[in-house]
Amino acid sequence: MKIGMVLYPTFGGSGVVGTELGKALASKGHEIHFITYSQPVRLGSFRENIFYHEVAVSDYPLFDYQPYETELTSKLVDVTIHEKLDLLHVHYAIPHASAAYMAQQILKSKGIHIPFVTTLHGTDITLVGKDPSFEPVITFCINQSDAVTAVSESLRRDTFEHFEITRPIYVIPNFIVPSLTPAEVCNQLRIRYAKDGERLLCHVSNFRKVKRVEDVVKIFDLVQRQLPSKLILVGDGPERYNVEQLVRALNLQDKVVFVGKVRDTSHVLEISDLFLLPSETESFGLAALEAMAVGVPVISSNTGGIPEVNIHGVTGYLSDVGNVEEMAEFAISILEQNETLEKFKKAALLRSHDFDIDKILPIYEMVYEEAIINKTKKAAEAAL
Ligand code: GMT
Repeated sequence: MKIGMVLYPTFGGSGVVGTELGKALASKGHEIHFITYSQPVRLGSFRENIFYHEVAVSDYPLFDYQPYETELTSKLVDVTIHEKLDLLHVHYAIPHASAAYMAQQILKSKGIHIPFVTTLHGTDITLVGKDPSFEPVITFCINQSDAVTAVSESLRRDTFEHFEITRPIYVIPNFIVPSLTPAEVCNQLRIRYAKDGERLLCHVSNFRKVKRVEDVVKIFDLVQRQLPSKLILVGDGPERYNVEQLVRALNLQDKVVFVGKVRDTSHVLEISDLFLLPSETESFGLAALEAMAVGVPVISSNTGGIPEVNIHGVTGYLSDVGNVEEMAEFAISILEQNETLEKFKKAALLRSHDFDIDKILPIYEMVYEEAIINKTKKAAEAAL
C-alpha cells in the first residue's frame, strides 16, 4: 500500500507512534509518505520505502496566525495525486482529521477517491478536543473518517462520552519495537548518574501540567529519604521552571538531573530502575510502556488508559492521582530489595511483549485494507 502518514513531528507520543508505525510498515514493503512541517524526531536516517514531504508554512505579514491546516490540506492533495497514495492515516485529530477530510473532498472533485483513517491519541479528545471551540469540527471529522482508531479502551469510552459519534471506533493499542542495548553499554552510562548501591528513578514527558512533574519530584523526595537514589528527568516544556524551583526548594539539586529533550529515550530508560508517571490523565502512557519494554517497572497514577498497560502489583503499582505518599511507598517497596526489583523488572518486560509491533501492525493493515475496499465500493456505487 502507499500510505500518507500525517502527524506531529515533535517529541509527543502521537508523533512517536505515527513515525514508528510508518517505519515498521515500510520494513514490510509498504510505501510510506510522512507529511508534516518538520522531520519527525524518530524518523532517523534514509531508509527504503520512506519519503518525507515537508509542509512549508508561509509567513505572509497579513496572517497573525499561519494557516497551517490549509497548507497541509494542499500538500495532502498534491502528494496523493503525484505519489498515487491509496490511503491517508492521520494521527491526532486536531487539525489533521479536518485537513484530511478537506483534502478528500478536493480529490473527490477530481475523480480520486481516497479513504482516511483517524487515530485518536488522547489530548485531542480528553483535553483540547472537547473544548467547545473544537467540538463541532472534531465530531464531524471523526464521523466522516473512513475508519477511526483509539489507542485504548479508556480513550474509546471518553470519545463516545464527549462527542456524538455515529460510527465504530476500533481500539488498537500503542506498541513497542523491541531492541536492547548490550548490558556493558548500560553499565558504563549508569555509573555516570548513580553510584554503586544507588537506585535510579526516571521520568520522561513533555513537562505539561497534565504530567504532574512536580509530583515526580515529591515522590522522589520521599524515596531518597529512605533509599540512596537519583532521579533523571527527561524532556522539556512549560512546567520545567516550576519543577526546577521545587527541586531547589527541596534541596535536591545534587540528586536530580535534568537532561532535557532526548531524541531516543531508550538509553536513559535502560539504565533506570523505576519509571514514574503520576499524570492527571493519560490515554495510554506510551512512555510507561517504553520503560517496561526495557525491563523497568512503573509507578503511575490510576487514570485513563494506564491500567490497560501497567498491572498493579505485577509490573509496578497504580495510585490515585496526587497520592504521592502512596506512590513513594510503592516505589520503596519495589526498590528496597534486589530480589523484588528483579521480579518486577522481569514482569514489566514480559508484559511489554503483549504490545509488540508484530502483534499490532497486522491490525492496522486490516483496518487500512477494509477502508480502501469500502471506499472503492462506495465510489463505484456512486458512479452508477
Ligand atoms: O502526552 C502528551 O501530552 C502527548 C500526547 C500526544 O498526542 O502526542 O500523548 C498522547 O498520546 C500518546 C500516544 O498515543 C499516549 O501514550 C499518551 O497517553 C497521550 N497523552 C495523554 O493522554 C495526556
